[in-house]
Amino acid sequence: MRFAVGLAKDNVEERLEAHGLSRRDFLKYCGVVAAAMGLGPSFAPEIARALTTGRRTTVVYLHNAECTGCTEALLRTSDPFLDVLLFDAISLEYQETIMAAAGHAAEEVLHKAIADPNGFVCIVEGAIPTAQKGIFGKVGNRTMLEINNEVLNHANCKAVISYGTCAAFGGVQAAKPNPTEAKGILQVFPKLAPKTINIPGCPPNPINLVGTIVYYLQNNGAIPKLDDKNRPELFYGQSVHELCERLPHFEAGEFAESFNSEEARKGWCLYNLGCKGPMTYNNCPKVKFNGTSWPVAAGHPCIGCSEPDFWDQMSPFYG
Ligand code: FSX
Ligand code: SF4
Ligand code: F3S
Repeated sequence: MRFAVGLAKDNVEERLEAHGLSRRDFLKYCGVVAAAMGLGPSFAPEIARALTTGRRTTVVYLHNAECTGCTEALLRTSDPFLDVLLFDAISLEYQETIMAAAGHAAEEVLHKAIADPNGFVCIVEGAIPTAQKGIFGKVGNRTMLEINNEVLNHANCKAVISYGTCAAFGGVQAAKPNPTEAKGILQVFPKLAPKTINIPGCPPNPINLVGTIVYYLQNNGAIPKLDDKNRPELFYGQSVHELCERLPHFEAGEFAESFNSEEARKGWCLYNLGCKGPMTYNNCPKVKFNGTSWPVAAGHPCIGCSEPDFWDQMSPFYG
């Protein structure tokens, strides 16, 4: 895989073709994004336009304390060439996991990107350790606290996308007893709220990230309508329970009492086994991971991974 840094061609379609992605495949993918955004298939060409026209927005992607599952979810997606598409529709200048540059050269890339007079969008993954002035998390000998403060509060930073529950709410890093005092982006920098979009999930579904970027590109840098936890209503407006294919069993009072039971195999509701779907807002049943499955479909209760403090608040995970 390669990514967009230094690509000469400006025509995204040509670049996609160079990766063996036909317009037909591309439109099919745009249809998936449209569906996640609650739009019909007829909106696919509009999504395609948002991703293929205009100047590529400069994006920097920061890593804090986390497991890198968010990046993995993005890169391992089976949707046709999502990684290539995403990196070609935007200009991803800095991403520590996949960039070739290291050391001072990498820092130079970051500083050049944030100096872009047209502004940049910052995608952040992971929580920020704040105890003892942030010494528990460092990159390039600077604390994550310092780096995030510089990048996110920069005048050129147009929007912050907190990708994953750790960046959005602290996640597993912030679970009790939280010795590093890890916190989500908005807990550390509450003033960023007007320009911050939370895309939680551990890991989050990459389609929700792509859909958010599409919305941003389509609406000249406007951010989608958010709920009281800064999550786009487009993707987090309904509970997992409301969208769950096992809901008719819940309503009929048909509950599996053990994982190794005929009822569990028949697809009965997992509420008595600990399912937190009724308290969790996310579109997993609708969008699925890689378009194929999601926890409850695989026979596992939802553990509430897109909610604040899920590790402490939603446990025990099994009923
Ligand atoms: Fe991991 Fe991302 Fe969970 Fe967190 O994910 S999948 S621990 S949300 O920051 O890498
Ligand atoms: Fe709700 Fe979970 Fe039962 Fe699905 S399995 S209907 S999300 S309680
Ligand atoms: Fe997470 Fe529940 Fe979806 S555990 S992946 S929000 S089904």
